[in-house]
Amino acid sequence: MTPAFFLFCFAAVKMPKSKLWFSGERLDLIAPIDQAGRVATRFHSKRTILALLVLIGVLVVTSLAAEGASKPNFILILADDMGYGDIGPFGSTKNRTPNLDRMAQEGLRFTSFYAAPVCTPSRAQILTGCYAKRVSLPNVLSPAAAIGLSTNEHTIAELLKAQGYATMAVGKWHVGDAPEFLPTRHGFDSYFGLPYSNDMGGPANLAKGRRQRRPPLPLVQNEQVIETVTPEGQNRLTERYTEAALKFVREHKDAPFFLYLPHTAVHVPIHPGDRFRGKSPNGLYSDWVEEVDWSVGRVLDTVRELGLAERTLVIFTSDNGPWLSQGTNAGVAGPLRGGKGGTYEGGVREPTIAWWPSKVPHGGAVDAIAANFDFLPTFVSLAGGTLPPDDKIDGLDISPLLLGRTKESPHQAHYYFSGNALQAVRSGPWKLAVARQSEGLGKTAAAPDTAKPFTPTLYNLDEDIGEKRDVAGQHPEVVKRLQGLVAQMGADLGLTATGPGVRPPGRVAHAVGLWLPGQAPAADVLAAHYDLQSLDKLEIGDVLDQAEAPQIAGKALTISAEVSPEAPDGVIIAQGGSFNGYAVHLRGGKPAFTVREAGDLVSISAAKTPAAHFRLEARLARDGAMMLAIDGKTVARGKAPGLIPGQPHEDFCVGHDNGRPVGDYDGRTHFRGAISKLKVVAE
Ligand SMILES: [Ca+2]
Repeated sequence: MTPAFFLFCFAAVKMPKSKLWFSGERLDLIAPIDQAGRVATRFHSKRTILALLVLIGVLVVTSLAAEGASKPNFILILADDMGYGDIGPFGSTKNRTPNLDRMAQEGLRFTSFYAAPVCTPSRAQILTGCYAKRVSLPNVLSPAAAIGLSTNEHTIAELLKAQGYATMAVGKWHVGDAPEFLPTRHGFDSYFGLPYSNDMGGPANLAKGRRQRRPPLPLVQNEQVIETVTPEGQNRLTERYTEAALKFVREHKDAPFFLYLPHTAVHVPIHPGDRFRGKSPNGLYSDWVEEVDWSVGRVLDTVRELGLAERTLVIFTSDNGPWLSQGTNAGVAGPLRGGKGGTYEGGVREPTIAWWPSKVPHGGAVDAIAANFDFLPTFVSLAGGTLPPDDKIDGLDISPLLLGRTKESPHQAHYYFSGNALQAVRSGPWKLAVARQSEGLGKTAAAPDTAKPFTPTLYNLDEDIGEKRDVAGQHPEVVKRLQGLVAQMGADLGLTATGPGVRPPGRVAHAVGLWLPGQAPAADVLAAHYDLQSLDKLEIGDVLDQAEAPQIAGKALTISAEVSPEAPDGVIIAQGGSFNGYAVHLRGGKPAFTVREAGDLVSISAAKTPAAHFRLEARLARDGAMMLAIDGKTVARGKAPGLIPGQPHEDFCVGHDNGRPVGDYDGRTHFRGAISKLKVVAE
């Protein structure tokens, strides 16, 4: 209970005829003031004593409500795949974003605010306050994932709930779709939305040869699938999310609340609502950005209408950079290099705005390093809570930055992970890349010269925000200092493999996925999935999609098969595409093993053509060492940069390689001959 509240009650009983004025939601009492400037506090009658007794009763009853009112509300709005240059406050002249423009005028822009390069790790960071690698969610999860957000982690919702907050998640979740991974098991009172990306729905009719166990796109209420979302249905998602969010805000206007609103927009496929489709001059993507802006406006208007503006912190940000390879369905990173899926700034630096009219400075920008894992400690601090002492987190309380008390980042360094691979570090203006980086998911960069070893590359982001000029040669002392920071992180989370600071993910033995009641697949389909080592049931031409394929991200691989070729060229097995993956294939009759990591290609090949029937084994070891053996005898060795950093989005194919091929071969022509005893061990 506040002194102002005490004065209010006192004045109300002692001076019933005095006028009381309120400003917004604050108890700004204007009470009679004596000539010395003190609030009149004399009391001496029986009536006053009685009034005080009543007052004490009132205070006891209302103290809980008063304490609740002193805690700020939090609304965290997340766009999906929106680029740094996609909204007006960050320089877009293409997309009309009047509500975000106003939000920035009334709030603070964060211009060096970091997320992870893709959806799942970014959301894991927001929810746990940790680098995604620390909580073992460094890669995008597929539907029916066997891993997800561990219930051992303390989530932002759980910690705020402990502070008396009402909590709701509305929108895209994507840190696991088994029941134990859903929002309602992680501190959210309720949930409404898609459990993962809007391009991850399985088809209703299966193509021949596919063994599909991916559910059609599910819309989930708490823990139940309530609808299968059709493409037309996707058009209404932004509107429905907004309605659900506003309903929650209205229903909890008197209690402190935390609303997490991660939009499905503007991730492909692009589905603006009917009121926005075709209305912007710049196409569907722009239409959808404008609908997100509308939604932000509705949230802010509602907060104002309910008189909550003075005690509500609203944040807008995105989960990763624009998916550049999607052409006109992609956003832009403005002045930044690269996009989604990469660790250049364009992949991970997000357009971020904080709004809280009475607390956050108006109209300015802060360029200090901050990250989405800072929300957890910051919100908990602003809510008056403390962090649990048990598990280490990476986020820091950035409320001094938010409240305009400093322009200095609390972070000595920020680390850039792609999957499990630590690729770069930033400290102040300096960014050191310690591994080859991708320009983005599906982006074909200039073929790297893999024969040439990578040398650390230094950028001064203050002078070169587009990461064009390597200044490592001019600043060896900076390179050395940043290499020291990399070594520190290497000792904690590991450089490519997992270090001692990595905690296990949540796991389920039999992931089924989210289906409408009664529509889950039959047991034999599931059994085929779980018995991943019996891939030998597959035939040439068969395909497993990414959910069914061996989960290979960050794992050592052993691939084996018996082969009887009838033609000199052909793919034996391929998993992945032009970004991540591996393939075992024949080139001119000679077996070859190819690994693709973040775009880089390494291929090793036998020197001789083997016998008509042979047993082949290919291995990718933890340190990236590659080995190819024929009939038990090693015939080729090589070195990849490390383990395959992310689970490939593309299919696992036997006897061909559909879509974008992993290697430089013709993947469409089916293998001629026989392939048997196929086995992939990922560990
Ligand atoms: Ca995303």
